Amino acid sequence: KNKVVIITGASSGIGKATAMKLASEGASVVLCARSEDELKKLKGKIENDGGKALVVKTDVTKPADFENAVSQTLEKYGTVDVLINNAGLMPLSYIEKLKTDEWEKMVDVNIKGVLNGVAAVLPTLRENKSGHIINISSSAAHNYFPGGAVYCATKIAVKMFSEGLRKELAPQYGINVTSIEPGAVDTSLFETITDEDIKEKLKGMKEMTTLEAEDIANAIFYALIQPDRVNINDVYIMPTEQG
Ligand code: NJP
Repeated sequence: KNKVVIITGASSGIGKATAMKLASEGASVVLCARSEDELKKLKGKIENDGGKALVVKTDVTKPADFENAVSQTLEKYGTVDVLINNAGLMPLSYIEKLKTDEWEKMVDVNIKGVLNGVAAVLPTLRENKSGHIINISSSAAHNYFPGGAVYCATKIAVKMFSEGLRKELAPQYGINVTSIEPGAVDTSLFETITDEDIKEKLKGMKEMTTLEAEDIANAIFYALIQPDRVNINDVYIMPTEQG
């Protein structure tokens, strides 16, 4: 309740569902992504339901955008309590195709985006001697899947960075850290795939009942509502049918 929460990738999928869930529970949510129109629509929806939201157009690959998001948050709400590093891309392909531009994008958004977020909020959380950083990793940090070598590598980086953050920040500053590791979730993430072979391979998955973005929002909420003494390190959550 009454927490100030910055959420990246809030324009769709898991980020959007999380913003709606946390706003409905009384948090002030700061909606960050590149698609400003989508964020404005979401802000309208949240406010119609009696919630509080701020839109800050943010490209997570740009440290200056993140710094701007934090300073606008401080101006409007006076503090930052929670950062949810959720923005991500998954343009899967086999390594031998050498889609190096897509590899670079995944590293920039999925890894550097998380680091930029932490760098921007840490001075405030450290001063407060409290806070919570939630990073959206993936079941891809546990299992390789076809065409996923680079994506899996970015997500295991996020999981391990979360562990390092927790070890360094939790005891010293009271800042909790959680890595969320979902299996397949029904969002537009799969639309970032350009590779025809992979698209063909994934057709079978369409028959499977996946997780909903709201399921992940609930997992995030669970991690956030624990007493300060409790750190939920990882939430590894799979669709029943994924195996
Ligand atoms: O995907 P989608 P999800 N700067 O495509 C934003 C992980 N995950 O909700 O900038 C700022 O609906 C983009 O916004 P925009 C996944 O790896 C998912 O599924 O406006 N934002 C959009 O809001 C990712 O880390 C599954 O285009 C940037 C958002 O990212 C997280 O869940 C399974 C950006 C993507 O929303 C959310 O993805 C799993 C940038 N440069 C982990 N680039 C799954 N869906 O199955 C992109 O294990 N965004």
